[in-house]
Amino acid sequence: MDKLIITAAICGAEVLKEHNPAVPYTVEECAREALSAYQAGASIIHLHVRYDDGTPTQDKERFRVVMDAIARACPGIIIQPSTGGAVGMTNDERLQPTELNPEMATLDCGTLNFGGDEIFENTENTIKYFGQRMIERGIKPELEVFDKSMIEMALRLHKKGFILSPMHFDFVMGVNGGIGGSLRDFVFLRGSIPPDATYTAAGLGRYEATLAAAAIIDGGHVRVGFEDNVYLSKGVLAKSNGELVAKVVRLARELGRDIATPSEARQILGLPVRK
Ligand code: KMH
Ligand code: ZN
Repeated sequence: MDKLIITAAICGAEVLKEHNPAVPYTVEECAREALSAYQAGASIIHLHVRYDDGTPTQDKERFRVVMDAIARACPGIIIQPSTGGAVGMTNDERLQPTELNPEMATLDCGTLNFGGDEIFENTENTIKYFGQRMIERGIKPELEVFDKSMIEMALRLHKKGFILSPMHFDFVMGVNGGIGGSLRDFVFLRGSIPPDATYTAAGLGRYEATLAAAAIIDGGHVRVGFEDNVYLSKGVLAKSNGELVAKVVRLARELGRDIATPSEARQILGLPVRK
C-alpha cells in the first residue's frame, strides 16, 4: 500500500475567525498554519487566500505572496491552489492562480447547491475550460467531486481529452447540497473511480475523522483542515491545522500506514517533473 498523503486545507473561503480564531487570513497567518500542518506531517497544502479582513479572493498577486511565504516556511511542500474560489466568482477570476503554474490545482467537477441559497456553479463547459488550462500548463488537477454524478462528468471529460490519466480525485463529503458522509457513501464513490486513479477523502465536520480512518484502511489519502472542520473533537476547537493533521497521523500509525513526505507524494501522484 502506498504511503499516506495528507493534505491540509488550511483556510477555505467560507470559514471565519468567528468559527475558530485560528482560521488564517493574513499572509503571516497562512504561513503559520501551513507550517503547523507541515511539521505534523502534511505534504500538500490546499490553498484559498483571503484579504486581511477575511474576504476571499482569487487575486493572482495575493496567491503569489502567500505561496511564496508558505514555500519559504515549508521547504518542498506541494501547494495546491483552489480554482473553486468562492461562490459567485467568474471563471477567469477563479483561474488566476493557474497563471503561477502550481504543480496542482483543484478542478471542481459539477454544480451543486452550497448550503442556504448559494449555488456553486461548474457547468460542463467550465470544467472543460479549466481542464484544458491545466493540461496546457502542466498542472495536475485534483478532481473535486461533491457527488457521484461528478465522477461521471470527470470520466466523460477524461474520454474527451480534457483530463489526463492517472486521475486524482478528492471526495468532498458531507457538504449541505452534496453527498453525505456515511461509510456507504464512501464505498459508493470509491468503487466508482478507475483502478489506476488515486483519491483523497475530505469529510466535513464530524465526518472528517471517520472518513480519514476509512481512507487510511482502504489505501486512499486524506484531507483535513479548517476549510472542512474546525473541531479537534466534539465541542473542542482545534488550535491549529497542525492539530488536525496530527490526529490523522496518530490514526495512521495505529492502523499501520506510513506517512508520505512531499517528494513521496509527488511520486505517488505522478506529478510532472519540472526543471
Ligand atoms: N469554496 C467552495 C465554493 C475548491 O477549492 O476547488 C469551493 C471550493 C472548491 O472550496
Ligand atoms: Zn477549497
